[in-house]
Amino acid sequence: MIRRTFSFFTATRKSAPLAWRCVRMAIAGLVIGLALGASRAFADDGYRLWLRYDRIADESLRTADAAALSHLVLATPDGTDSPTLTAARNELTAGLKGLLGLDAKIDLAKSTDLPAAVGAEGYSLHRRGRDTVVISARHDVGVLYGAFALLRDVQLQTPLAKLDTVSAPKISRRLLDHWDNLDRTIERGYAGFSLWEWFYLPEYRNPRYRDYARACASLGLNGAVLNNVNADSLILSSLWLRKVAALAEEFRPYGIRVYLSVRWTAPKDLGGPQTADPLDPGVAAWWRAKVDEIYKLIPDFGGFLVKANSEGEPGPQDYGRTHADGANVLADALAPHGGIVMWRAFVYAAENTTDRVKQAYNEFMPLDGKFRPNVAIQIKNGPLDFMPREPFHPLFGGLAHTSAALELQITQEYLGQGTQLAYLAPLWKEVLDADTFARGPARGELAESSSTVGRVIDGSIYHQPLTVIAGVANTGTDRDWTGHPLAQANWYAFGRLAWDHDLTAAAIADEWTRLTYSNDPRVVQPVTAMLLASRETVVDYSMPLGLHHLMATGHHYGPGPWVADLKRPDWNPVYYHRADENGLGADRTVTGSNALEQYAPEVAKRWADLATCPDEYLLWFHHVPWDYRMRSGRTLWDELCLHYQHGVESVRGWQKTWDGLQPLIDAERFAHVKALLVRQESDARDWRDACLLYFQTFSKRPLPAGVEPPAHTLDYYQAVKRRYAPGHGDEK
Ligand code: GCW
Repeated sequence: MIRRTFSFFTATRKSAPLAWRCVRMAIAGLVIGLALGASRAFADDGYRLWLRYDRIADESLRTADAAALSHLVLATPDGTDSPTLTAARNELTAGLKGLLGLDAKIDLAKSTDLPAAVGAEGYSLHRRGRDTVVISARHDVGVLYGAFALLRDVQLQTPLAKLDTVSAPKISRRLLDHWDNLDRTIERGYAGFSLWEWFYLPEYRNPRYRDYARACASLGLNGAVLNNVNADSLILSSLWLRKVAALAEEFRPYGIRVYLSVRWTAPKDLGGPQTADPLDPGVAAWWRAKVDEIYKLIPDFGGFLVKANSEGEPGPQDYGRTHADGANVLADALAPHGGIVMWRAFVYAAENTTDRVKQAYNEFMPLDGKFRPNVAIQIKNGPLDFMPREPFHPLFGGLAHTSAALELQITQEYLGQGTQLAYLAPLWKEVLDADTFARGPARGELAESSSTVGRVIDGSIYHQPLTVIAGVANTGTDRDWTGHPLAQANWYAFGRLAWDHDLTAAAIADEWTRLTYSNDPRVVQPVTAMLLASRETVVDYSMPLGLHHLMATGHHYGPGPWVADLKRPDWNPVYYHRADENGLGADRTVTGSNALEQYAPEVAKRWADLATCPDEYLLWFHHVPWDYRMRSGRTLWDELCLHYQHGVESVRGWQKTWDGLQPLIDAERFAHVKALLVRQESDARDWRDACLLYFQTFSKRPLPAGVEPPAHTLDYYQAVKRRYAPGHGDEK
């Protein structure tokens, strides 16, 4: 057939009449056009994320699904329509048309007998008869989540025969935190500029706002903090609040509420009282009036996120008050409207000489129980700062009378930024599944290992009323949203874990790969293997065995373990790795800073003892001699070198794997990832060579067999300047 078509269009005989030749040329043009169109359709710029809805190739599956889904019932207690149900209907219509070529009949109905497990935001999906699926929920947004879940099942080619699901989120506030500045740069953003076009708001609303909200809703996310925690008071001015309200309106049908980061001195900055003392009645009144103004514009406004007395930001301590005084004045203003405060625990003070990783715990534990019920203390996963690996933060399990919210970083500040593959679900799961040995009221009934961070933050241990999980977003104006095509997996994984932290990293990687690339096992198997290995690989070639904070200054891209000249001691990598002629690592046992005392005795005991401390945390907690015998039988020095080498080799392995995928992946994303892997391999070598050359000046030992000699001298790596790296102002 193909050959015949070909010969038909190529055999243009000179003798043919002109009109006939013209007809043939026109048809040829059409066919070439169609062919190009087809190849364009095959190309994929990543914009559609995991919501691609391409036609399922397997005809029998398509037919079976179409038969089961020809009638859909969207059921809520009152059965009436709403913008959210319209969004659900539109999604189902587009999705089923795309996937199955089906024009489903969609009706609204009243829900009856909803199982209790559906909760406020969950959904139930079940079949009724042969051709009907009912999606029911307590609120319209639950139906929307159910619609996305159903479409996910269809995309994943899950047989619908026994469809009968009830699902509800374990955590009630599931947020993306955008570190977006009002000039549209993004602090630690590697995917272009901010999606929010502040200057053009509120009049012009980029259609992308809805696409953003839709993508978030497809994962069950329900909130967005729009601006950087290093906040500009301008966001609270009346003009800017109207812009915020416009975004809130765009997001509302998708169940995304807006929240704002506030600068502590906003009352002063915006012409109110000339103090920001939280105990000043004028300040409290200013906040109440401001909050009332916000709720007039945005009735479902979520609340405030605050970074105070941290890294130079102002805060209540500037007035001799505590974090609780600060949080509570905001909480009192928000409470009548149902708003909340997320008060960040990421604090450390220049004049404080205590080990930086101990400072947040020292500050917040004495305040436990002093916060209003609508305040959550938002805590980074580890006690330092989103390193490739950290032990969990001791405030999890520590705070017993205060809501503890988990803050994760989706954007890859310390894990390769926009150029490297690092699938973060394994990192997040490591934290969520870590046992804090917390002794909550329910502890008596709990089995060991059930006081995990996940269960602390979802309220199972201490039964706190407010539960929150937040991820620092990796989105931006890049066409594919996240810069690195594979970084979409991190947005996806964060959303899925925010809904259910019991999901596994592997299951999420499998889902994402199939939704975003293909259900073909020849794609799924290698891509998920790369994803799942990637975080550990980045750890290996950058900061293995519990090393941390070795990065270059400012932009934080690439190695800088030698940095020792920054004005605060705890900004310098040498403060953390403590390399000397005897060995390497920070002593946080009783002979050192004793950061271990902040953990439950069961945890502290395990990590304090070299014999039981896992290799992963070794140099986080211990200063270890270069010749110390590791579990592998190798010396610390040899083991360290081999981790760095192994990291480089893993990336090379992915390059081969990825090359093998060329016939199975669209050209655009294939080429993009291929190029980024070239960069990652080179970056991995730089990390290895720079760190090993530097540590070798202390260890004075040769590189073991199997470790490649460095390409340059230490001087060379120390002189490298990375100018205009994204996500941070330039360093000269
Ligand atoms: O990780 C550090 C970042 C800062 C960030 C800070 C924080 C928003 O380097 O850019 O500031 O953490 O979390 O407040």
